Amino acid sequence: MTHALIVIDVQNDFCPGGALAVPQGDEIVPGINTLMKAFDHVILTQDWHPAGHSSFASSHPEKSPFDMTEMPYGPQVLWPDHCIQGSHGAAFHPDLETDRAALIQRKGMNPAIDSYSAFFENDHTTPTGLDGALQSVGITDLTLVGLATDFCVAYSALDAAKLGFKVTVRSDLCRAIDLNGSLAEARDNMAAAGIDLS
Ligand code: VGL
Ligand code: ZN
Repeated sequence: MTHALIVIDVQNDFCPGGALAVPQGDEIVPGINTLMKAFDHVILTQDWHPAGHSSFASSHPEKSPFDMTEMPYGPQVLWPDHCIQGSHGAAFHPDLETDRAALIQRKGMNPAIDSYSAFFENDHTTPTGLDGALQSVGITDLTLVGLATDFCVAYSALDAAKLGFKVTVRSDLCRAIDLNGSLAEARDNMAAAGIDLS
């Protein structure tokens, strides 16, 4: 058993003051830094969109942030502009310990497809390459922490479970957006997939 820690999207735009702030998103940083010390293998993910990304409400006339739209791959929430490549908002929270990370997995770079999961874009078929990177070093178990519980953490956890990893989500080291019941739905889906929500 080789166990890796994946720290999802602990970036300025998802913390208070950011473009898509998750309430209390910054509270989890000290606990994540402590938890990292217990893992030999640490991976960070970074939401990393080109300007004008199709998941931004600003790219759709007549739409507002948090409206829904229909993409070729299914329904999609439209977000405020966030995590634009190279911006301050896309940078990791300044207190997040990044030195021990073996790999930074960026996602959301394809202008036409959003990517909540660290493993697949939102079409559920285009891989990011993270699965292969983990398998090739013998990782079998994953612990996930970060932002946001009900979007990028949940999508990553569900894909990881589908790919055959044994998955734990440390809910105390995650914070949620909670849009129209999305947190309860995400927790139900993760529990049903056999994910340990400790
Ligand atoms: C996320 C919405 C849009 C996340 C990323 O990290 O949970 N949510 N992009
Ligand atoms: Zn995003």
